[in-house]
Amino acid sequence: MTVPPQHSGQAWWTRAVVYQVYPRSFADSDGDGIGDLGGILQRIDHLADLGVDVLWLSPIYASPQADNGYDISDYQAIDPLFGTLEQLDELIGALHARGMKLLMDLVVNHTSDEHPWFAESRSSPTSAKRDWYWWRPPRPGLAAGEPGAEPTNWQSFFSGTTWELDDASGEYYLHLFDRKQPDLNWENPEVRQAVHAMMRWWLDRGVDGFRMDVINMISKDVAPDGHLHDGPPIPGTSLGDGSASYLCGPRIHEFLAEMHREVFAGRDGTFLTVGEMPGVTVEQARLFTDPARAEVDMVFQFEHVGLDHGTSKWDLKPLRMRDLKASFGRWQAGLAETGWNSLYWDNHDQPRAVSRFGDDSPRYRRDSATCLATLLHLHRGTPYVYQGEEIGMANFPFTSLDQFRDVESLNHHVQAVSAGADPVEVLTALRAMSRDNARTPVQWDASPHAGFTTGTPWLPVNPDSAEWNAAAQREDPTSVLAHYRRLIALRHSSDVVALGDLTMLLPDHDEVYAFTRRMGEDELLVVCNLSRTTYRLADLLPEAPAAELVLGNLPDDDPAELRPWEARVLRLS
Ligand code: TEU
Repeated sequence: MTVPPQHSGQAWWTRAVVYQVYPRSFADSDGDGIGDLGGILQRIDHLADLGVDVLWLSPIYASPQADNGYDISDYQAIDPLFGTLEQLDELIGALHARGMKLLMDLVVNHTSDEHPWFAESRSSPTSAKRDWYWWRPPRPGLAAGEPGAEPTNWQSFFSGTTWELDDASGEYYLHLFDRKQPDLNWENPEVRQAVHAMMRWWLDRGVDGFRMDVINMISKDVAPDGHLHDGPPIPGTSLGDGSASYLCGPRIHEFLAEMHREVFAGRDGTFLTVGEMPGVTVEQARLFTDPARAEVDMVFQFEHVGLDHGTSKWDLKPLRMRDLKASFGRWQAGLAETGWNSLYWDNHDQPRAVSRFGDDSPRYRRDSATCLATLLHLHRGTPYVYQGEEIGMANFPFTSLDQFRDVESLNHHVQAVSAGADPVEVLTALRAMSRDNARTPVQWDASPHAGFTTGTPWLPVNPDSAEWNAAAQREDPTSVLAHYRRLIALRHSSDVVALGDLTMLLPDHDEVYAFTRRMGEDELLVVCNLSRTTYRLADLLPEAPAAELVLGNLPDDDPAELRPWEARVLRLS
């Protein structure tokens, strides 16, 4: 019997850094304009050179691509767009040979509507798989298709209602995301067993774990009679917020513990599980990541990437530094004794951090990218680097609607404009917040299409690629890339960076983010200037000017001065 470690500090991933590949936009080996496994295999030394420990691969499974692969029609096949199962095996081998691990994306809150499970479920109300999904009749008193006849008032993450009417049966099916992403019914034990079997099949192939897509949504709050509950109305719409019925629902801990037992328990090897959990609180996260409970190793939480949202992600407001400190501070404290944090700025759903929280003007782009990186990587937790972040990739200068591809952006535009919003304002919000900002091709070199493809890229390459690319940074010790390399190496070599306690300083300061990390006698002071203002360091932190510099993002200069976007890691003892 394996005894679970009682403290997360013993686990291998406390020193690890994960790199996320969004395959469609990473590297294209066959000239069709879409990145693929062949492209990843060609670029694998980029990851080894960076020093990352794990590659998280966004979905490469068979898919109609309604949500770029987060709509899966066969969990055990590779989409021909991306390559073959043999290439995936080759990738596992190539990563393992370099001491890296492979984390697969696990998207099991929903399937594609083109998955054979759903086709069978839809075929008839008496189908053996009918109950694998959430089928419900129209609201009592209303006919199928009538406005308001949807079984609940929930709003979809991708705009509009969460219910799609199936004309053949006159019943609706639930989709929290796109209508092509029907939600699986985890109440049904056959669904859970099928998912567990599929996960075991991937582990048997050699993968090292899973990033679990919206995994805190798999348990829905369903009444004994099968009724689902309306949520509070969302002002300005006819819909409601159903999240109380599906975020961390009543059986979520049971389902995750069962998954762990059925899939991982007793298996030889070192694995990693990370649950993507929109809306998760720190108290819930502590339960999810308590090693003694054996659910998941860490979660992705969304609090810090919601701090610049108003009433929705499209309603922008500036990030207030004190909010960021309060949020990160609570997560650090909340998971200090039990559980573990994951740390990220960027992923395939978020606009680029250097444009969003940094300063992507030519003067400060490099400095703010490295400052933000230092801030994040010096926290306690496992850092995630999203492709292109390590070279300071920025948002795309979108100028018109036809440049967007993302289903969330396109649906939002249709819905907002039809509800009377000014199209110019909608475009402004899309430019800042669209997920397509993260999805433009990785900029490898200064050649046409940035070395991403010899064909026509599925999303345009950012026009800044001649200047901002990996080749230009590889040998440059002052580059963003070199700075990421140093941060990753520091985590690997330093106990206090990996495991030390964190104390937040200057909680109310609007521009300077500072904290200490301490482990035994070893104490680091981290100070990051997230502004264009120059500060006298001694005015803020009297002990700082005399401390030894461990790592900084600007050339050594006057130790008493904290320059715009400067970040310093100092040793106090
Ligand atoms: O995203 C979950 C999620 O709730 C959000 O991040 C969402 O993508 C959106 O940005 C809300 O505004 C996960 C995946 O990461 C995302 O790519 C998928 O589209 C989604 O689940 C559905 O599978």
